[in-house]
Amino acid sequence: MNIFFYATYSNQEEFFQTIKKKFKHDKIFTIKDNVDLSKIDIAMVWNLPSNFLKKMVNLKAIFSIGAGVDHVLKLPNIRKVPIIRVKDPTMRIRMYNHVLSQILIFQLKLKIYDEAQRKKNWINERYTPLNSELTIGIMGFGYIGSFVALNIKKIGYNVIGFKKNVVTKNFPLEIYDSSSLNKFIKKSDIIVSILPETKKTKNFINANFLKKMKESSLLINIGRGSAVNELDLIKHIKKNPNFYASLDVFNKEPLKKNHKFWPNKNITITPHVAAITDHDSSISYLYKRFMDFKKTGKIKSDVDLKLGY
Ligand code: OXD
Repeated sequence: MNIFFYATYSNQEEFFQTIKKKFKHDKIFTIKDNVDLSKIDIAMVWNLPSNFLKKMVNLKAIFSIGAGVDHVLKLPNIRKVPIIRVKDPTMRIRMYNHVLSQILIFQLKLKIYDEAQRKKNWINERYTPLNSELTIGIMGFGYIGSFVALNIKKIGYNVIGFKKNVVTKNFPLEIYDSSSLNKFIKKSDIIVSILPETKKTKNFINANFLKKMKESSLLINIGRGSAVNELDLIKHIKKNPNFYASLDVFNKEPLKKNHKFWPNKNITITPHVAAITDHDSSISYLYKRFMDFKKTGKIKSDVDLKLGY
């Protein structure tokens, strides 16, 4: 098959070499090849520019080189071809590690001691809750969210979940839906957003949402930046000195130098690195899906175009 590879990763050459090695029985093209795009069967992409898809008239599937597919769904001329996303076990382990690290920093008040250290202040000890005294609310129950939730529960935290419409059946956690969102927010000591980017999740975490959160609380966002109204968040933090945010994703990335988040001591910024896309394991996953397709001629989309994720 003819595969078109395009990615904006800083280590895209590594991805390209891994793809070439794995898909050695197929032809891999890049933008440099000036290939006739009507001959392309598979687009393997991250942030494909908008004018390419239109010309791929014989495309059979789009493989997203990452967990999110919003970069694909944004493209004009999105064909009704199956969209495959990376479901890489190493990615969800990394996400779990990241979330746990941010919970612990908040729980153990490490930001307060860090700030004191910078001022050479030997401050008094403070009460730190045990895992069993904290309720972690997780929003977004896909491949990553469900893994994070279950593993956080395993180490003694109370964990509850929020899913907009469908209440997941037989899931070993209390799950709230849109009709019980207020309860979910009020019960949570820490809220973790792993929401995808869709029309419905845009600005979901806004002033109204934030004011229902506990005064001393932490918001972790590792889903998509568009779920948070950034202006509302900064205003909320200014009014609530014990409210913290740990943000890995933003409305616009990279975050502009003059963004108000940078200097705020209650905000932790990580540059969309909560889980790196490991080129070896993610390409191995896509290769497996590709080989199944080659064998059976069938491939099931991971994306519901109506839901938008
Ligand atoms: C993502 C990713 O979807 O990094 O954000 O894979």
